[in-house]
Amino acid sequence: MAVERTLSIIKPDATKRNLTGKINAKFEDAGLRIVAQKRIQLTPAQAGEFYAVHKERPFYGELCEFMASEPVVVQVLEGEGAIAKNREVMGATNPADAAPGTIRAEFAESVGENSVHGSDAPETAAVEIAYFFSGLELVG
Ligand code: FUP
Repeated sequence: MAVERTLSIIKPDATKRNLTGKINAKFEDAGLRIVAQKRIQLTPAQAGEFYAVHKERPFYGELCEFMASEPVVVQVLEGEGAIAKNREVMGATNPADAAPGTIRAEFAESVGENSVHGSDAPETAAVEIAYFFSGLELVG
């Protein structure tokens, strides 16, 4: 399997509850390497641009507001099959459906406030990584 990079975000509900280290331990225990990471405060407009694909969905406004409500930790995870592996570690979007031991099963508060984001495909991973990081910030 190829070594991939994926964009991960530790969302406001998790940074607010001081869960960054516990979530990072889940990634590292699964063999994912955190090759870039920073804590930033998004504006609603920046969150809106990031989630533009959901523009027409009824939850879009709430989602943008939530993502700008507290700092987030944006990070690049690297490893064999990192995109799928990260989504496995994250668990299902709705924490009620997330498998035991996954980040969302253990930490998420609701389908909207679900602790983490992870890219869903190589194309989106490349676009999402470039949205937050320059090439110089990626040290594998
Ligand atoms: P995921 O890839 O698991 O993050 O899920 P989606 O891309 O489908 O959704 C992106 C974000 O939109 C979720 F993390 C939370 C929000 N969302 C809602 O608030 N309500 C929904 O019904 C679905 C998604």
